[in-house]
Amino acid sequence: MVLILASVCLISMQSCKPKTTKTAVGGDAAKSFVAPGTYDEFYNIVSGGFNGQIAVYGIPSGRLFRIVPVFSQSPESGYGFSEETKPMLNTSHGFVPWDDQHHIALSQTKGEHDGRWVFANGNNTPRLARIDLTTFRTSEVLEIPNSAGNHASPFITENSEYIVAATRFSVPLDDQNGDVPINTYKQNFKGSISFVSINPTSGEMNIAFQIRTPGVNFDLSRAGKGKSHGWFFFSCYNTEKANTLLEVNASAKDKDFVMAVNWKKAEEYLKAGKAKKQAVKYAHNLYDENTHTAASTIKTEVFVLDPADCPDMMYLIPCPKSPHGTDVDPTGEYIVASGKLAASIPVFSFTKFQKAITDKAFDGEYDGIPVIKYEAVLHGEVAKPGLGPLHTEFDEKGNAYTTMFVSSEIVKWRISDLEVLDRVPTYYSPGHLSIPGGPTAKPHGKYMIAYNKITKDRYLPTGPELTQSAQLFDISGEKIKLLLDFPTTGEPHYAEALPASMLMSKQRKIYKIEENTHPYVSKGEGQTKVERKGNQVHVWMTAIRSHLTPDNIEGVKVGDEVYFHVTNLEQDWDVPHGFAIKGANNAEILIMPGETQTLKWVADRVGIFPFYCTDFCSALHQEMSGYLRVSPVGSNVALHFSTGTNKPSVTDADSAKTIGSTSKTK
Ligand code: RUQ
Ligand code: CUA
Repeated sequence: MVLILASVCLISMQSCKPKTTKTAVGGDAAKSFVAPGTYDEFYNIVSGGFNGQIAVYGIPSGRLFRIVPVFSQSPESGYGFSEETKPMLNTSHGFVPWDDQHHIALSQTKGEHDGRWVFANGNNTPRLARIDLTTFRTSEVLEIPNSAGNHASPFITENSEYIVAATRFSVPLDDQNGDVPINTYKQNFKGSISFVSINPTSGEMNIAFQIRTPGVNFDLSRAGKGKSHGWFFFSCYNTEKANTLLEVNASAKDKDFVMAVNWKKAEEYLKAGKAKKQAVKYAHNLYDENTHTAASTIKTEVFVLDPADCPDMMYLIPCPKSPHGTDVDPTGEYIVASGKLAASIPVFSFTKFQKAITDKAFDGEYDGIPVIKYEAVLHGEVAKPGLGPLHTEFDEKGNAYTTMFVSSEIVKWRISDLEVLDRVPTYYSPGHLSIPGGPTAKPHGKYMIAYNKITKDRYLPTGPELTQSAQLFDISGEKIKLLLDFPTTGEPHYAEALPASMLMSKQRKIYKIEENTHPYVSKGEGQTKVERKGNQVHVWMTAIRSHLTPDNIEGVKVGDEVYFHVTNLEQDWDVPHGFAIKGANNAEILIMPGETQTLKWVADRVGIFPFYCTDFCSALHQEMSGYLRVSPVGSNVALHFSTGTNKPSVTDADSAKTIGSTSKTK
């Protein structure tokens, strides 16, 4: 029965309920309990999938601390809505306020987390982002040219030399006329891998070079480490180069590939002038913490290496059946590839891979790239691991943990002899998993978190859509133990966790007002003013508990564009002020202490428009408000602003105006 069920699952690639449903209810609350007023041990940085954001949780409590907007506008913070942050979402396609965020990579030094930056991929309009871990805010967004879906990304080398971006879809390149029949895929579609360098001090990203590849689909990747440092491994599927019904046509071959790229060699070829300059168009957006403003630059060239000109730079390792995750163990010796449709998990040896290259143990070529003999690089296969292996993480004791999407479980196995040691059900269908430090050379072990795609029957139902969820396991002993279920936001894909102590002490608390060089800053209430430039009205405004200055504004006319440049004068931790005005077509803005942010608002009708602080900041937060008067086009009401003086801009016609009275102003 179980076998029949299992084969039904595999054929349909649907998820099935774990067989061991008796353990469905359980958990060890004491081990995940973090007493009120005490801290979690780990920060868990979790991708948000189709919400385009990332989220920050505490482990082991599973408490959600923050959602950080990355590729999507956030009405909560005003990210992508304020004038200052809109350029962050600029691309060569214009303003793109959403993306599909799958993987994150934490910066590393000497193979260990260093707690500086999170890098994130945008899978839809190919982009990379950098989030600063002192502010938990997005500092940079870089578009990737010659790419059509940035899935195998960001993934990082052991000293944060590079993150990568390999295209999910192969397409005609950006400088070609892409107006070709789709069924000319085989001759016209090409893949591309970008190596994006990271400035060691500022973290700034820069496309160092790209590699032109055969027209396959790239899925995931990992950098080598330790002995395999200098190499990068990418899983590819659709080596059939099918362009329709991929479900069938991209699963025809018995084996696809793991593409191994020697990036140190690529650097040499780049230096030797082997790269060709190609005209492209992509946006590079950077946020400046002194001007509190982002700038977007369109860049126009990229350096491309063609494998045909660069012998020895890349090799293909055959890998059974549509590989998904390709993960490198903490020593850097073993590369684990998970064939979604395979019945075993192949584990490759880097030492054998090197020897196979020396011995030229090749099995022909694929588009001019040598294919290594499968047996020559194979360390071994994990036999009968489960159904639908996707991703693998590692502990500090030489064990690997692989998620099984179809059979809804995580399987623990030993790398040295490939023996399966334990398996636990997950509820249900895990995608990625995360072990603190798991992708580094020094895993912390202790906990494992599974990110599940389906939660039927685990939570209170909420209509047609149910929450995605995470499950926390204790992996400190021989047997894996379930500790906690917790719902997650968006659709989590990959996540990483790092010790709380790495980040806690270096959190930025305020922005110093004296360092604020925003062109519209008011460094005190005395600097506030309102000025007109044509139909633009600029308001220099300040916020401090518990009033806005100015709080009475008159002389705005229908059709005017009003820019509220609000400076938060507070110099105290955790005292943001918000700003909103009736009828705004964007969102509120949330201004951190010492920061200036701008809300654009268009006066569309005559009347009185209240504005107010949106963040409950003091006992008199509700009093933190004001009024803006809009007069008709051509009105002679002069521009006027005040706070506390109660002196509006009065014209004679104005003075005795009372709504509803029959005007007797003789
Ligand atoms: S993945 S589908 Cu990381 Cu398994 Cu995107
Ligand atoms: Cu400021 Cu409420």
